[in-house]
Amino acid sequence: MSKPLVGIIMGSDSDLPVMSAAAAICEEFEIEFELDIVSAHRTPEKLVEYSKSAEARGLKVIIAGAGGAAHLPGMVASETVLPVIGVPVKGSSLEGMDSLLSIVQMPGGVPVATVAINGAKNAGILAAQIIGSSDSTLREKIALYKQEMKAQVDAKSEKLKN
Ligand code: RP5
Repeated sequence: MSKPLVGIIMGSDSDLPVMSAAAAICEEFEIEFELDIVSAHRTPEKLVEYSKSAEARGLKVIIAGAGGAAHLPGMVASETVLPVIGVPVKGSSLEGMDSLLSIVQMPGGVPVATVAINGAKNAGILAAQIIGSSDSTLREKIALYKQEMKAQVDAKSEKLKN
């Protein structure tokens, strides 16, 4: 097995049902990935160590998901030059708006590419596209994925008409 290119981290194992969609996309595109729990509040030293070592360990993109006071993606972005994709995870209250606003409103100079609430699937696709920018084989797979998506919509459209 080669080294992981995508790091998928989350604030708690309770985020896994949402974040597993990002892992599924990596599997679909045959991109090596790693999964871990890294909490901004419960394991702050691990957060710093993970972020600082990510580039040297060969990661190209980090997908970070958290709910509530979701400081994980922003704090990771502050400690690495790798692109960070933030996934706001919907918790038991506030419909995930708390997570979204915690992740999206980053100060200038420290971007986090924020996807929709529970949007881990798109986080996976965006990570694939970032890695694909320097990998033509992967770009072809993404193009095929988009063609298949279009074909599915076309088929549904035809079915409605008939
Ligand atoms: C956040 O707090 C986690 O990302 C999770 O979404 C939320 C609740 O965590 P648990 O209490 O379920 O561990 O840090």
